[in-house]
Amino acid sequence: MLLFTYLVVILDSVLTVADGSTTCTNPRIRRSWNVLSKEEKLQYTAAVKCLFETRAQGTAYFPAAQTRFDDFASLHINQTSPRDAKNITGNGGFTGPGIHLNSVFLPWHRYFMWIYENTLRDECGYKAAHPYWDWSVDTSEYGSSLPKSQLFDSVYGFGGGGKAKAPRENLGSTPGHKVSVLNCVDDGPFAGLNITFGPGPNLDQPTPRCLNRGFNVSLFDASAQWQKNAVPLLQETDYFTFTHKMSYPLTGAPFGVHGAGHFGVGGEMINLWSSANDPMFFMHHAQVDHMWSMWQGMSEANAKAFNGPISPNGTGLSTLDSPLYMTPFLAPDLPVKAVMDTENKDGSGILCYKYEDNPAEKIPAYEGPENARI
Ligand SMILES: [Cu+2]
Repeated sequence: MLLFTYLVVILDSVLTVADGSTTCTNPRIRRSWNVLSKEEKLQYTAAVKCLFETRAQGTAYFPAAQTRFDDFASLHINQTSPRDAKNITGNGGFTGPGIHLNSVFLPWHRYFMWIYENTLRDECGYKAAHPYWDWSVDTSEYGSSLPKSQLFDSVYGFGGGGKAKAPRENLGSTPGHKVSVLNCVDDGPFAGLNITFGPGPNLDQPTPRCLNRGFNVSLFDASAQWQKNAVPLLQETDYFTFTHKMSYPLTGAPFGVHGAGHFGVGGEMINLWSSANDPMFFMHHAQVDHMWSMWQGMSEANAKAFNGPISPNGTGLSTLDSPLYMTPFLAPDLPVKAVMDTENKDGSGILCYKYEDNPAEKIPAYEGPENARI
């Protein structure tokens, strides 16, 4: 059964070898948005727009879904609040322990990104690997700030933070972190597009509304710097502590780097459930995955490390066989071990990509006692 599910997800750069396992011969190279050419940037946003213009495939599970993009947003919402939804038939109605603040946070989002990247390529003509958002260069550390980011360019980016509408609370946002700004994105390739699900856990009713953001520049600046925020994180030696500190504040910072991207962009992005309604979600999570990949690359132990509670409440023991739940119309459920190595070097996994560190932006050397690489 496992073999079958692996074969289903084999894609162009993954070859089947004689024993039925797969090997990665030509990994896709995920690059920083800032080093893409204008043409490459337009190709990416056009492919994402294509997902908004293509019909949903998951209506048997989430009848309110309108677009192919909604298929991803709905899956993220449902896996954030696992429930025996009446329309969920996969997994016998059981949808798992959640995907945030627990051990599977990183592998689940890694697999989710892989499916999204494949869908852009297979259904929307995108040719390259998924880009990532190197947030650190959009901070004062590099003499910049969030609104100056290349990501928010109105032509060669994702549009900006929108113009202020009547402030209101983003209902259903992450508990304890409500913000009062919610602006419609009014420039760039996604201006005028509707999102469907949310806010928050809502999956039952379509709630068409604008894609919305609400920049929080100072919070972002204090939480997304390389030396101050990313480097200490990469020094962690325990997998779950590393995972946890991505979302929780480090000493002296409002948020971990994962929180920085979500709360910096604001609007839909601060929503634990419906953040995947903003295409920026995938740019941010590519960099979150990049951080995990960097951390894995620092030692053999890190490469194989996986531990922590299966439940966000701190209970349950997770293993490399713990399942990553998707829904059947998007991709098969797979065990954590299938996505531990982005280059699938031992042939037991499914992935085939790696990250190019941003050559245009010097990563400051870390003068610590260990881990000279960073
Ligand atoms: Cu998430």
